[in-house]
Amino acid sequence: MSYVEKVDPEIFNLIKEEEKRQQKNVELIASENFVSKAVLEAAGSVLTNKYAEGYPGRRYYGGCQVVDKVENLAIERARKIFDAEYVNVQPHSGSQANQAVYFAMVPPGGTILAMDLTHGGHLTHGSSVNLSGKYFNFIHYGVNRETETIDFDQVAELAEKYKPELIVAGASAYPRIIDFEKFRQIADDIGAYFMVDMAHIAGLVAAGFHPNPVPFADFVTTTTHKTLRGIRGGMIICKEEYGKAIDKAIFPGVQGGPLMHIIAAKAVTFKEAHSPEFKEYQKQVINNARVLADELKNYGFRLVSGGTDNHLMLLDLTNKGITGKDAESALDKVGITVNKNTIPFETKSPFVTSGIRIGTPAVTTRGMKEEEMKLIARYITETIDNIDNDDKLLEIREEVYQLTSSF
Ligand code: DSN
Repeated sequence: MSYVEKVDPEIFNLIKEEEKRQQKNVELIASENFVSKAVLEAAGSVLTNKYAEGYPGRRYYGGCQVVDKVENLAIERARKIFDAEYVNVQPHSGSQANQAVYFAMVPPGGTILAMDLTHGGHLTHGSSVNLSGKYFNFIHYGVNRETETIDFDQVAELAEKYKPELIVAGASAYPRIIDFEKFRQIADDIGAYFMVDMAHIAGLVAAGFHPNPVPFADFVTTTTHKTLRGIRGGMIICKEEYGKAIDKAIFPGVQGGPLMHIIAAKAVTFKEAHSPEFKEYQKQVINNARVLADELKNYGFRLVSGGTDNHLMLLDLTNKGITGKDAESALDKVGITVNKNTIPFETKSPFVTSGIRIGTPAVTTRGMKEEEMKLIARYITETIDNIDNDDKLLEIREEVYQLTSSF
């Protein structure tokens, strides 16, 4: 980074500071990961200099011969991984990918059925503070109070009652396998489109450790930077027949020029995801999550739905007598990064919350395995049990730094 250092030492120093933080801390935010140097290089390439509004072979700018090949490669690789008919790799984010599907398929004010944010859904699935919730009439389903898994009876009832144009499955804090076939059936019963937001589980899907939504859904949206371990960005997969409408919704609908350097980095991401090493990695992500969940349960934590099938778990801290906010900040003090999270049937505000969300994608990328998960479970427990004991927290922090220094 010699040029940044010379031109802008302030930013150089901040990048170095963040790099150090990332190396020292145990990163347990379920939506974060570490990209490869190859992905970083593609994202930092001269492709950022090129305007390419439009799509390969039909651009609004000259000189797009090379970037056309880049975008086509990204599309072809994504199609192979997910067994997809049609792919748009231009969304700058998952949020814009979701927005484009709504924009393409549902008239303003139209009805969409999606998962409630406090039950594990996402802001862009119709939260009242998000554009989705302001422009469309979202109805929300949630989880069953007993099992804390998706309440399909409620999904079917709400679908029958409100006759939504679109049903959305997918979540940002749901630790269980999602049955896409059941959703498809409900959508077919009322003649609705079916969309899956697989942002959190895309890497597991790519490696075959979560059922692929592509055969069941009309539209599948995702980010490329969570379990998929690629550059920060979005993507839409759809049936061939909706391809034109989706392309138009992204450009000129909700975006301008595509970020060609990011699309190149997405292509590298997809190449990496199509490898035996990636499959091994995803298997370890799941194994690590299971061990961490089991250990935390043994230490007396209550896990929403009783455990995990995927890369994340949701801890309900009610029995520990502390809030998600306080747990997040205590864990931050010892170098363990998590995020506070609402739990189903939450009674506290989203700034306070009763829970924390924990995921294993990032620590697994660092090479940590079952033994390290046992240590991390102990550190989390000791931190929560000693939340007001600064000396003890310092001791734990030293142990955390010791651990990360070997990975
Ligand atoms: N904000 C992401 C997450 O943390 O799950 C979802 O977009």
